[in-house]
Amino acid sequence: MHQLPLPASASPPGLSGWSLDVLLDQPDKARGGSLPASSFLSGVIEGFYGRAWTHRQRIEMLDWIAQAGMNTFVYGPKDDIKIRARWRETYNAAEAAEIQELVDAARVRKLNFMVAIAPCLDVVYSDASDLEALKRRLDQLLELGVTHFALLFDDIPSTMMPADEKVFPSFAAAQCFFANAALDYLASKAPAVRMLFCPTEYCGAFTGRDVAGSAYLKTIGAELDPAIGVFWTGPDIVSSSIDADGLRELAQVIRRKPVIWENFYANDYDIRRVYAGPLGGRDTEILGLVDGFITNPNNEFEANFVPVRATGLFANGAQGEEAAFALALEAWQPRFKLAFIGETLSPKEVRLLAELFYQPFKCGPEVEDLLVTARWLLKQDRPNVRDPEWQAGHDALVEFRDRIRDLFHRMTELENRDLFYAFHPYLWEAREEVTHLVTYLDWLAGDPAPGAEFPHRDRIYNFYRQGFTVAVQELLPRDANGRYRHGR
Ligand code: GDL
Repeated sequence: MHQLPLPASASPPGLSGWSLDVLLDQPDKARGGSLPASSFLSGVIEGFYGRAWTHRQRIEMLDWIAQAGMNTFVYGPKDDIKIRARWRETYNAAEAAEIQELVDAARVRKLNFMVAIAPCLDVVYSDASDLEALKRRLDQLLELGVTHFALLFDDIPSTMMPADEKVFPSFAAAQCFFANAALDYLASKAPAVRMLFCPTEYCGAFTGRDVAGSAYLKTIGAELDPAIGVFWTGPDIVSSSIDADGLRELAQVIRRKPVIWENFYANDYDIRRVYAGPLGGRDTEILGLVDGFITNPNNEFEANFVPVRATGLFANGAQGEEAAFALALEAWQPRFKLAFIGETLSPKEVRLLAELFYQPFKCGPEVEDLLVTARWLLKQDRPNVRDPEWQAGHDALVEFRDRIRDLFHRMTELENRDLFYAFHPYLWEAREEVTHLVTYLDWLAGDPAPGAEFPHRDRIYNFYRQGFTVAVQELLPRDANGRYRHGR
């Protein structure tokens, strides 16, 4: 095992300007009495598919991470060509200059700056020239001052190239050999380095829901250098909850505490989603069972303010989803300044936005209530418009529609255009759909003849979400929960 002294930068840089203390219930206990443990990594991984953030946004993300009391940024966008597809290529001068700036900016903020390399698509583990290519990449990054590295082997089939099959007993053994060689090399060159490894089986679902029985993870546990941290996303890629028992079981198999790669706020897998709500389904009890908690959030940079704050609060042991949400919203509001007018959106407006685009498994509480009302209203075959309950429900929906419409208008005038564009397509759809819903209810209230066609003129039928993808989705026998069953 390598004794790798860690850089002094690993502890949270302090939580200025907002009251973490109020939420921290016995913070020292949150991680088994050692908060902040100097080796505990907390922060953000730019680890999604699709358009990567800009250099300017990455620098700002470093501020957000520091202000949220976290200590790490992982640079690893999947579609940065030199991270994955062309991992053997070194950075050119302009790219290297940007990395250098990020290294410096992270150092000033006392953050760890970690760079990912994902050789998994086409590496031949037994080919010495591939190991040399990796070393060239590591050399360049070391020269730029990078001390934290991640090797990613996610989202690939668990099969080996024929050349590797002759040399390694298993796919996992091949990856361990490669990662251990990389760590040996780094340790021979630099006094203080840290390395994380993303396994191919990085969640319970990928082990066939049998973590303890996974031959792949057992090999990782036995053969991966104990100094290398292992990423884990929980029971699923996007886990509705991550519980302590599951983490204990995993730690036994991989023989170390995992580092959570948190996909709660990731939205690269569905173009209709964006998340700005609190973190849910995780109890601070799990912090003592992991070596880090790193969130891979929305592609839209500006949508990530609340996710980063909420993650920071959680990673520092703060209890209470709603309390963390309220704090994060308060800190977010100043970003909603209107151009020319100078005022900002009201706290109520900012909360409405975040409640509409809340969490992967539910909307915000007020929005969920409105959905219950809407379902009830739609269930009435022949609505009794004189019934006070019907009227109250209808009025609530009308008011809700108006608030969403007004929010949309006000957002068009935001000084921060990226913030507006981050939410624009989502808010547009929300406004269209809720407007349509109210118009439809009003039509029902007029007691149309059975079978009559809704004569709404403003909306073009099948206006959006058409084309190949929708056609394919419609072919599949999907139920209301999105599960598939035998078609017949
Ligand atoms: C994944 C990818 C990640 C992606 C996320 C959400 C991991 C380890 N890898 O499978 O890059 O953003 O799901 O789609 O999570």
